[in-house]
Amino acid sequence: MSMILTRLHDDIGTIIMDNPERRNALSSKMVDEMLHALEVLEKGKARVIVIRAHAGAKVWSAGHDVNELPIAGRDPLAYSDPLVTVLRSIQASPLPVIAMIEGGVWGGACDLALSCDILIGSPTASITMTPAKIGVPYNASGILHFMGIMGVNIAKEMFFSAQSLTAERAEKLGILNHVVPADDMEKFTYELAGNIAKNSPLSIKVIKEQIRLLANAHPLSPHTFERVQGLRRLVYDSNDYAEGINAFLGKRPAVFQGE
Ligand code: YZS
Repeated sequence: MSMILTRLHDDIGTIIMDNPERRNALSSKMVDEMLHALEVLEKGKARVIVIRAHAGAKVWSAGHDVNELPIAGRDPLAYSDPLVTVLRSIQASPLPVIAMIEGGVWGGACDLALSCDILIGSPTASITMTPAKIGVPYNASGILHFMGIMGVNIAKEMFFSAQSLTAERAEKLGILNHVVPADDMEKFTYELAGNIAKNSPLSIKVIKEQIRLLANAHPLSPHTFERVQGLRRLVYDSNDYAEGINAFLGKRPAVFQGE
């Protein structure tokens, strides 16, 4: 059964996450289907892509499929992880990608939404960063991505507290481009997409790539890189990492010991 539906209408491609039973958790199967949908739309007539959940979703996406998080001792968000792969594909897509968000965005799905170029939320949209809740160290590219978009203080608050950011606050912070009443969101999103589709695709592609390259221009010494990797290994080798995942799967609050 497909977890991703793909549409193309008036040069606008739509990728719909359609696995409500699992709250659109980004399993490797869903990510593979999303990557395929991106490729088909990029090779076809699409000039813009909208990524959304099914209409009326309470949860846009519950983030990384926790069942697929590796056991302790292995990097939970390695370069080749399906979630990390789709983030890179969206960021590197030559097409502008709009995230149309209804409902909660959790964990790695926040990075998915923020990897899109424009974020439009309904008042029910919320953003919750969960690594500290499950004992995950997150990864350098993701943390840098959050710092660049929301600034260090807000990124720290989101990562440390794992509290939800409301649509209203996310718009004030410039994380959401627009907050639009749910009934108007579809019309608003596709009108914006239509306006973008009328502009030069080559110019947009080149400007998007320039912004990505300039935003990612952070020289990292080998020492700094190795220090970051060592810090992350401290976490994913820890008992807390295993406890976080087991607590989620066991539907009980995690009890972290800090080791
Ligand atoms: O019990 P069943 O079998 O019906 O399955 C339940 C949930 O276990 C499942 N589900 C998930 N399965 C795998 N991975 C997930 N992320 C995930 N989320 C949900 O879907 C079925 C329905 O879930 P319920 O909890 O009953 O639904 P509901 O009461 O509506 O609550 C929805 C939320 C999204 C609030 C709830 O499911 C939830 O808190 N999910 C976990 C959100 C989360 O912590 N995601 C972060 C995953 N980690 C990452 O993305 C990164 C690794 S990190 O942590 O670093 O950011």
